[in-house]
Amino acid sequence: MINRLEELAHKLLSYIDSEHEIYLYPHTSIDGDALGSTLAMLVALRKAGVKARFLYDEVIPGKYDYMEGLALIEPYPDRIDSCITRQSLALLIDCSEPSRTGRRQQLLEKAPQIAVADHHISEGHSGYLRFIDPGAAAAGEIVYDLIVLMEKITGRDLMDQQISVMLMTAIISDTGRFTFSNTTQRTFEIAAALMPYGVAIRDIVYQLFDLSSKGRLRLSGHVFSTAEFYLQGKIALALVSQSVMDVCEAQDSDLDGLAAQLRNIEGVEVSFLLRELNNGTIRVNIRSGTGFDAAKFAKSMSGGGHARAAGTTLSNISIQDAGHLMVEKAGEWLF
Ligand SMILES: [Mn+2]
Repeated sequence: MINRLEELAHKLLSYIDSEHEIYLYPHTSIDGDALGSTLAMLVALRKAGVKARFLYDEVIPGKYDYMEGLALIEPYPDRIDSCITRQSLALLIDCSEPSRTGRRQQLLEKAPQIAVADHHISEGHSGYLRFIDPGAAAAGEIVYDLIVLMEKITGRDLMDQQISVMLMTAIISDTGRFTFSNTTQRTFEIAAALMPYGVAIRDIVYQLFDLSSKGRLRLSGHVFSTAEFYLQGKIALALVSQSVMDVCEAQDSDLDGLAAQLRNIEGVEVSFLLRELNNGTIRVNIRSGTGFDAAKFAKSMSGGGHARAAGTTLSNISIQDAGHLMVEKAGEWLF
């Protein structure tokens, strides 16, 4: 009996020494898992003798610069005619919806066949060769298994130091350095198998999690010193106006994680981090504990997300009024 993953591995390897090309598609707003998994797949396929390509059309955040192989990523071209002709298979990695690929969707949907290697639960499209394992902590775990299968099928060594760093990046990113509830025994087994190739865990974690900036430090100082608490400390609220962003010389990415830190304060059930955007709208980041469904709350305000992390956007309202509105609405939900 051949399973789905083996079927996918055989499919990918059927292009060895062929003129046909496989195009890899991670999701937009690329993260460590999507980037690490896709690069690892790209390098392993090329080592196996398959023509694989990774076209991308957004700036890759600088914190990933330590990964060798970034130079293999090609800019998504304005004219895609020649790519359409050469693309025999499209492989979605860390996503399964064509709409998650942004502008690249145009090229993706021209592929004669579409395959998926993902760990998010989804509805699915008929005709796709899909391998989806929601039990995998990262797409990187699936790509690891694929590469091991490809080694078995071809009888060649494909795994190396470079690929191990990419896969470890994927796993460390999506498990919050092995601390999120998605971390399993299998996660550690794969991480253990990657270590002998020479993976500097400390360097990866430093780049992904610890490396900070003056802007982020100043912004954290502002958020933590001005946060307000309501309903006996069950609701935390922080407002970040554009002028604060300017004074702190902070970037949007400097806000990452601050809402979660507010939520982690003892007694807080839901935290709101409001950011005033240049176009006059207010972006609301919501983080919650188990007693508050942030996804449902956000949905009631035309937003969306997960149960513990969600968000929405408000327009035609001042940041102060938006803050009051959140506190009032959340108060109704908590009682
Ligand atoms: Mn992922």
